[in-house]
Amino acid sequence: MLRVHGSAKSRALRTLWLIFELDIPYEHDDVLPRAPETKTPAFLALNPNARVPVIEDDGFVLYESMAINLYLAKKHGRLYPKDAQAEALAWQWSFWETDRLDRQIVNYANHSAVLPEAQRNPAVAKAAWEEVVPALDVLEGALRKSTWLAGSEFGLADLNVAAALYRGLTLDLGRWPTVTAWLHRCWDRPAAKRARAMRE
Ligand SMILES: N[C@@H](CCC(=O)N[C@@H](CS)C(=O)NCC(=O)O)C(=O)O
Repeated sequence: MLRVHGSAKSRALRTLWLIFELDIPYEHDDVLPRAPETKTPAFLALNPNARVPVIEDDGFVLYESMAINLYLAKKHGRLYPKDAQAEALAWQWSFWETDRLDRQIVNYANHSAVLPEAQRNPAVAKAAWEEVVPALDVLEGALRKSTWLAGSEFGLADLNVAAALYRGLTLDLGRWPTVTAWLHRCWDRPAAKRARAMRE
């Protein structure tokens, strides 16, 4: 049995979305980031980084959300590219997102809107936004050339990048109309809505 550690209010959101796309059974350890449960010896044995998500798949332990999603999609043969080049593009977009957008968009959203006002740091928001803008410019350019990021239909690259852009759903992304349309196409999927409902 697959067991997912991590609340939908964390990067586990992207793994839950994928699980619903794959329609596979799972158990959920609904633990929040930084909760005491993530500091126990048992949890640290699964992920010594004390972070979520982490999965146990019939005893196989894996952390890092992008690796988890690449593994699960490949294992279950859904949303995973069939040829080597499309597969490499799925890796490219997953690694790109982690490098260019993942923390940046969260930092921007947290320090401009999500955190209570007293905890917001405008300098953090500004620095994050200065990195988000060129990243979204790159995504806009890619999506103007191709409806989906890797291949001719919605796939894991789209899921991994769109899931990370969850905060983008409530930001003004008017400068990036193609990204906005693609983001909503992705999040309109029933599996995405199901995952989103777990955190809202
Ligand atoms: N690169 C990791 C990041 C994992 C991560 O930072 N998760 C957050 C929750 S979204 C966490 O557990 N944070 C705990 C902490 O900062 O101590 C991944 O994609 O899985």
